[in-house]
Amino acid sequence: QVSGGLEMPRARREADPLLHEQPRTGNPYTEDALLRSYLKRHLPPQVQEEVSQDLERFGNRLITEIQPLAWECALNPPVFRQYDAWGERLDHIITCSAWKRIKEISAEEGLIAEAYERRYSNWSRVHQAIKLYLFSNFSGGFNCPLAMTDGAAKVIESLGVPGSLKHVFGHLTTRDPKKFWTSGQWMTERRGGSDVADGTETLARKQPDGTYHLHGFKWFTSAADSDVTLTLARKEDARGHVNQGSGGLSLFFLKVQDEDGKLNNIKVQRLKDKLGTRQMATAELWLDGAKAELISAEGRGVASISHMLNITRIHNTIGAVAAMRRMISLSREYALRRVAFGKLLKDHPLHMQTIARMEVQTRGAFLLAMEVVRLLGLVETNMASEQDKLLLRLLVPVAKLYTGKQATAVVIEAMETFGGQGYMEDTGLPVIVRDTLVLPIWEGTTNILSLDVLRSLTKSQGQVMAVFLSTVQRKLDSASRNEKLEAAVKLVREAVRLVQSAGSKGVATMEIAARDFSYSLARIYAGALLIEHAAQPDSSSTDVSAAQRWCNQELCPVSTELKNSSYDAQAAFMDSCLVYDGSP
Ligand code: UCC
Repeated sequence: QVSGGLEMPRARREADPLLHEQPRTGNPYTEDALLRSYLKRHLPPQVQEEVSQDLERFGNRLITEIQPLAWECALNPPVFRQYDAWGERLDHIITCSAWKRIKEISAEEGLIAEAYERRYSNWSRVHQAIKLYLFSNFSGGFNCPLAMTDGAAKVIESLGVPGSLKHVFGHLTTRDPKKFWTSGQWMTERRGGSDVADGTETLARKQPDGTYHLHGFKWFTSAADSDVTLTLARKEDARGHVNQGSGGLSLFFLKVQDEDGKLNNIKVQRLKDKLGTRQMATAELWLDGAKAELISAEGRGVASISHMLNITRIHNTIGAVAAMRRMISLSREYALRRVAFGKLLKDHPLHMQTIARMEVQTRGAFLLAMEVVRLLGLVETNMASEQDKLLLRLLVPVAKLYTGKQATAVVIEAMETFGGQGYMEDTGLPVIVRDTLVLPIWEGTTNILSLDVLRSLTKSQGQVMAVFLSTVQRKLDSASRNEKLEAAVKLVREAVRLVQSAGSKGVATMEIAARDFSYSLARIYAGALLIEHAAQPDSSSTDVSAAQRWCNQELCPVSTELKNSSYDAQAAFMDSCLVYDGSP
């Protein structure tokens, strides 16, 4: 009997194909119920019909043609060849053919063009953002150059598309793959990833022909294979002096190579050895007299590049929501196939509760991202009120900082729902996890963006906050007669009351409270959006449930911490004791 018991499993093992259940997701557009209901609710019927057809077609293209290319990019990251066999300096960044093909597809699909052609007026931004959202996890890292390309186009547009940049704008926003250019954003230097104003050392020397030669070292230049770039530098005066600080910085445009493919007096020091986004080349670059054009007013470099930052921060938000959605789709699919303890994962309540919690986070993040994009569309088509503009200014950093943090938590949680399989490289899941981890860092860390939230309050003398509060109230009013949402509405109203009093504290307190304050704004606004969405006559029980669950979390952490006196100087001192274990 004993030997029989041992023989049986071995015989079964040999006969089994040893397959593990593989999650098989379909068209990411047709499978995304929230996305489709959002479009139906917001877009005019004719626009909705056309956009929906385009997205369904694009969704099919993603899974049939683009996904294999993205995988090829993951398997063939860029290679740096500094010298040829004979010692001649080359500085070639070699990318794989799939990367180049994805660049062409990005143009064909109008992933930048859509936003600037504006064939659907203010809804063009939403159309573009949703294509980027669907594309993000199938892009093989190409979403990064697209973010910066969009940002560069935005800066040029904000300058009124000056004559010298007209052809550049055309290349950045074309649908013709042969003409399509991507842009970099060379902002980070050794001393200044966050503190750009004090950390930028690059000098700009004026030439007799009116152009400039740039001299300096750029520490992170992502998508270093891009065609053109925007960068900050300090313009020297006739005596070779420069102004320090933010007021000494101006914005420059340059081409990375000349017509013959020769680098524009740029030397590539090395490629960065990154945790994730390894499909995309990030390099350290020496600018050794790179020929450039001054494109901002002198000393207005930071203000000018902030147009780009706000766009790339929106892309970051879209990427965060996309990563969450992709991981949940895979988790959900897996739960329908994988058996453990005698039943499918979907029949284990604890497992499904875990996925449901991630779903609630993703829904809040999705609506927040779409709200930002909707406002951007209004501003760009001159349809925005002053209130819309103020709200956009506030919500960009709020959405970026909050969704970046949500995404890192959700993708790691989702990876765990696959058990050991989630940790295996060739499932593709670790690529998504690693690529997501950069989101709270890239384009401004959580604390830097929390300070940007305060900057928007100060600059507008509190007006952004007034608009925020009145907009939330309006959204809650739309659900006032809905019994199922009554409790959720009450919770948000209470959080609004609390955040109002927190927001009126002094500058020193607000600085220490900035992160919790920003989280409170994100949770309150997303709560109001979920309630508004769930209050629609055609909403589903899932919509209602998501709104209720979102609002059951702590909506105003800044108020709790204020009660705990976490933000006074004494508490800050206690915090430093914690860091240094009592010995500062
Ligand atoms: O480092 C990076 C790479 C990380 C590793 C990547 C690996 C690969 C990733 C691949 C991913 C796919 S990324 C770069 C990260 N760095 C940033 O994002 C910058 C973070 N720092 C900031 O955002 C700071 O807050 C600064 C640079 C904006 C602060 O500059 P200033 O000059 O000290 O700040 P001011 O004086 O307050 O602002 C100057 C002007 C003001 O306008 P005026 O003069 O009219 O009052 C501001 O109102 O700029 C305006 N301004 C803005 N306007 C500043 N920020 C904004 C804004 N967001 N929107 C509108």
